[in-house]
Amino acid sequence: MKDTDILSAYQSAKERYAALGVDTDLALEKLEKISLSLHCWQADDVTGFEAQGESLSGGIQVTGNYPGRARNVDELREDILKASSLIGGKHRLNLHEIYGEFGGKKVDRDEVLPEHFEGWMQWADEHGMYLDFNSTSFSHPKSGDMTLSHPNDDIRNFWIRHTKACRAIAEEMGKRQGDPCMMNLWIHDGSKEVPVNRLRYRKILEESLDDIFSIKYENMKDCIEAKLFGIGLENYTVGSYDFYLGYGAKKGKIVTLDTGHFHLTESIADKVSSLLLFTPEIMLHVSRPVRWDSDHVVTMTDDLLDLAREIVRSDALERVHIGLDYFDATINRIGAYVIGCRATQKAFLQALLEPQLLLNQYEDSGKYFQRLAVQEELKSMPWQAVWDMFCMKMNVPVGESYILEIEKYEQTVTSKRV
Ligand code: RNT
Ligand code: ZN
Repeated sequence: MKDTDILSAYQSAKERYAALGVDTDLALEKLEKISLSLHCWQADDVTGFEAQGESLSGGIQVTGNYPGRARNVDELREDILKASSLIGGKHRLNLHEIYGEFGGKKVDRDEVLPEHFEGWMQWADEHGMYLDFNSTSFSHPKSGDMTLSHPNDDIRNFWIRHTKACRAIAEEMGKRQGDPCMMNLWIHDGSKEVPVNRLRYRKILEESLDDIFSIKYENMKDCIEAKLFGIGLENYTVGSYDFYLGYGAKKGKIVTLDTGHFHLTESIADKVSSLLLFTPEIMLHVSRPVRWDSDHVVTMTDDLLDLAREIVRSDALERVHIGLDYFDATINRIGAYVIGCRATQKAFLQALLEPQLLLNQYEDSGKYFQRLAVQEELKSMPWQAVWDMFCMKMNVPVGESYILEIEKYEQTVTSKRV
């Protein structure tokens, strides 16, 4: 597309939106400020760099075997930079503990230190990227079915030490980058059949968390992520949504909403306003559940649009952190990042282009036909002309032209990884 065509399409879109009282220039400015936290694990199928490298466990699964997976830290960094170059704006990188640089040595999970992430911190600084972090309960000989809720002291204490070590790393990252590091805590603890004593494990988990969080930090923020079920752990999840919602509300922790971790007819968008009243902030793991938490690449679905609108309508962009979480190994992995990030941005752009004043006026005066009519018309408003303008301004490929870039990268880089 020619620049002049993009500009003239934008100009007429701008006028159409202005008629509804929407400032498209302002929407573009706001979109530019939305940072997504890119999950590092899409690049290598959640493998990580531990010397002992166990296979993926913890009730999560990657399907597919598309060639070109990142096999080491350099390849992973190269892929992240390639993906970022095709996504407008400044974004963050979300690391898991198993992505530390351990120098080929066995560093057990409870021995991990900030120095194992020194390379990442320097790299992120060079590229103007902020880091987020995650403890890793899965893919380890001590993972089993239970970690922080394990009744056995040795196993539980091992994972408590691990999680504490991770918080210290997140603190260091946050301090160095001058922006809080969001540290996500997700554990897979659960069981295949219903335990006779459901309460017991939840009590243990509460105690473990209290112990872990007893150390106060300034530069990191704790997020706790619930789940519906894991593969092989279908009947009981210790850290269910009720559990973490209760814990977060009572103890002022941030609840992570992974959009793939709920019953399929549940609305994640509808949770936002309640959480904002009772918990400090919200962390999102944007995913796309297909029949279960199957971690499909995020696309611009109605659910995602609804979620983005809800956040914008609640004026909560400052309080909601947007991370992505999926792992698809059936297609080009860099393409998977780019599709998911751009889809998320498109959803937020459309939310930012809503005529909030007008819609609220209609609502306040009981003009529900008018409210519905405008919402319906918005679906066919020229938001994509505004999106093209965003990409042009951000100097990233407009429209589908990023496909070619990814094909080139595949030919010259990822296809050579054999
Ligand atoms: C798993 C959770 C969790 C993981 C990552 C790898 O169901 O969604 O966030 O996907 O930590
Ligand atoms: Zn998640």
